[in-house]
Amino acid sequence: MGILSCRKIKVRFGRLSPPVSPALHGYFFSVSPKYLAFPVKKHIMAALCRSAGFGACRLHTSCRASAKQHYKMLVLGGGSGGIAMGARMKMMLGADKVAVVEPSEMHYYQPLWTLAGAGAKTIASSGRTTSSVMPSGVKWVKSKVQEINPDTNTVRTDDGTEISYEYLIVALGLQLHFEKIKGLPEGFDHPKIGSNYSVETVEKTWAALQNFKEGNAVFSFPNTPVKCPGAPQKIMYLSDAFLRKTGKRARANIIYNTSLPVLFAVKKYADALWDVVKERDIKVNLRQNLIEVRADKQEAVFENLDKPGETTVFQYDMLHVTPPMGPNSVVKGSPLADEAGWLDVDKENLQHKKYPNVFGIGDCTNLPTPKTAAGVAAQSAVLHRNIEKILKNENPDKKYDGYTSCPLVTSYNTVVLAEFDYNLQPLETFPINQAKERRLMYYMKADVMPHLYWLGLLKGLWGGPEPYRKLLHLGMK
Ligand code: FAD
Ligand code: UQ1
Repeated sequence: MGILSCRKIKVRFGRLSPPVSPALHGYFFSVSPKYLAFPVKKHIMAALCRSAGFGACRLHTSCRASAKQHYKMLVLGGGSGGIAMGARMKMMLGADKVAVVEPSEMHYYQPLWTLAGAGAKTIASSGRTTSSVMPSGVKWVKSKVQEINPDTNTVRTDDGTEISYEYLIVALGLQLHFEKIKGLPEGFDHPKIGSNYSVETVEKTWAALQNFKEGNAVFSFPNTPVKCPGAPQKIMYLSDAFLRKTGKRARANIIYNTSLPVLFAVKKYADALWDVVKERDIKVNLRQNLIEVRADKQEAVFENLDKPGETTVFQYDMLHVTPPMGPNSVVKGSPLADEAGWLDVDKENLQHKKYPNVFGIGDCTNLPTPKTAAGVAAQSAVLHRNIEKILKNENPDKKYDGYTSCPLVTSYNTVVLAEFDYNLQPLETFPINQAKERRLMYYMKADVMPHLYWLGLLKGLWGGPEPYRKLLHLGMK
């Protein structure tokens, strides 16, 4: 243990075994008020942290918390659900009780990628640094979780650190599997192909759309659960609108090949979308699953899921791929997984079915509702309330109804705002028919939702529209 003296500021440092965080290179670092001869401004301390190489460190949280390997509340994953729950748990428990394990330097608002792929927003505007969205008072453990051991209440990170917890919230998202399609991901090195599902390939969608000359524009939907199941067709409607705007639509066949037996799971919105595809002369082929991309020849191979072995080759001038998706591999490899590998939680209270001190939120779970950020918002409010109860030794009483939402962008200025529950019944916020294409809803998707996300959901202040729905429907059936 040594004391580093910097004029009047003395900083203690020492070596911990095992190291607590890769950001600290094996050292813990603490500034005790007793060593401060005068009140030090936060920015001076932050500069000190930085000069010591602790770039991501925010003084009042990360530095001090880094020495700890135990948290009352440990959150795995710093995406939509992880940051929202980090903020809510900090509100509930106070500073230094909560940590979020997240390896990525950047946090993305993924719903904007639909618009970025069609040139209506930039990819840069969808991202902020993880350090800027990490709630203050919450420790950011900048590592990858490698193993979850709920029998010992510990997780292990990729640098070998073991972190123990009292309560665990799993928010690890899902995994994309481009590699399950023959010819991908290397096919993305060729032009004419893109995907709004990954930050690296969104701009390729926009390039393919701009470079479209004539022929088939093909859009796929895989044979797995996906996040935001509306997104694979949103980019198709935007592409249709772009080709009309640029006078190329007459030379284009727009083709939507989906593995599903329906265009959308909720009949009310499916009916509206069938009207849109008919009106725009879009060809929809159901039960068609993309299995191979021959990017050098601009060919996409689809299998007919109802006739095993039957395949069709589509020549394309633009191809948008929605990749197969699956459970997070760390969840899948842990005792927390169900048979398919998803986090096995109670669909009403979001508590793990076997480990009562473990909870789940978002895309990593087996909640039987489409995986969306809107769903995450509603789940965050339920989880907040239920964890509060459990900490008081009371029964978790708030029930998640499966609320999820999908703003189905049908052009550069219209949206059908689908909102529904576990029973696939519409659960609409506004007392108007949301199955109608509306400009107001486009404005909400493009300009209001991002603020609601960054300033509401991620700050733990937005738990979905339920209270507003009730208010707006007052006096109505
Ligand atoms: P994520 O936000 O994906 O976060 C998971 C986090 O876990 C990530 O930060 C990841 O780095 C981290 N992680 C993974 N593995 C590890 C590990 N081993 N250790 C530590 N951390 C790890 N939703 C809507 O509501 N409306 C929309 O219009 C909409 N449109 C979309 C359009 C597109 C193109 C896409 C891709 C998504 C869209 N979504 C939409 C879905 C929405 O973005 C997700 O459902 C939401 O982000 C899920 O939040 P999550 O926290 O579960 O997962
Ligand atoms: C929502 O709450 C949400 O999470 C922040 C989204 O994700 C971006 C959405 O797309 C939607 C539609 C909602 C629901 C909000 C309202 C006001 C209907």
